[in-house]
Amino acid sequence: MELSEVVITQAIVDRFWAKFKENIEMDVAIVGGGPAGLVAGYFLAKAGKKVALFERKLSVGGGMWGGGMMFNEIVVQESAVHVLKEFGVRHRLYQEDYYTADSVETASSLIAQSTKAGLTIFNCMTVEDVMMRADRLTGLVLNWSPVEMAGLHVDPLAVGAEFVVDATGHATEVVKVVSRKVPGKLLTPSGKIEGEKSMWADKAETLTLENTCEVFPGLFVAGMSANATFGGPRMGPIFGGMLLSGEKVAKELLKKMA
Ligand code: 48H
Repeated sequence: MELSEVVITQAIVDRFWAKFKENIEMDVAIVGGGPAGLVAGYFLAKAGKKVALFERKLSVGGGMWGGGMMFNEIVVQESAVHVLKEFGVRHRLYQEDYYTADSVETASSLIAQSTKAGLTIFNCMTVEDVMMRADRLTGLVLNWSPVEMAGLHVDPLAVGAEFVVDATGHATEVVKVVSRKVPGKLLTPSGKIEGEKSMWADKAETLTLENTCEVFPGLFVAGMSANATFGGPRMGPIFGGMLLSGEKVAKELLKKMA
């Protein structure tokens, strides 16, 4: 049978439309497809929640692909090795408490396992704003990333979510929007974004986990964004904190939604 370009187009449009329509309202909307967002999405989807992840870039995986300074290996400490095992990522002991994994295998495994668990990923979409009501966030405002990049004046669309996770990494983009445009204060010591501090790996890894929490009614922070929001330091190319933060935010959300 001769392949038809028209059917190929119909198939893509029909399938994408169904996927997007299915996620116009969801339990959890995750912003950012780095390690923290992907791990969060995996555990939420595995628990049966309707969860979608919105990523600005064409490729998902965030800052993990390049390891440290493009040496494509990452370091993960003992306490987070169970997450690598959960995703089937091969890893090797380097010395006591320091494991290494190939960054490309890790990023691609997080993507593959999270989507297979039921996480829906929308790439090339930028979250430019949030939807708010008097007492909480109620969803996200989206646009195509090329629209943002070209500076076109095109109005966005909105999707509803019971909870939003800011997993946008160093940029802390959703929290920045909330701090700037939504009445009320963040649940940080100053009520504002505290700002990321310089490198201190050991402290940063502990704080990433502590800082993973609800920072505004309806909005959780995870990964590097949690540290930047609460004034924690950066940690360099050790990724245990990101993996554990994704796992923690999923657990906290599941408790809230129980
Ligand atoms: C849609 C957006 C938007 C937006 C941003 O940076 P990430 O990998 O984030 P984490 O927290 O999962 O991992 C942090 C880690 O990669 C890292 O940078 C470390 C450990 N640094 C240590 C150090 O010392 O430097 O992923 C965030 C993702 C990216 O893919 C962005 O493109 C995406 O979020 N994103 N997506 N709408 N408004 N803003």
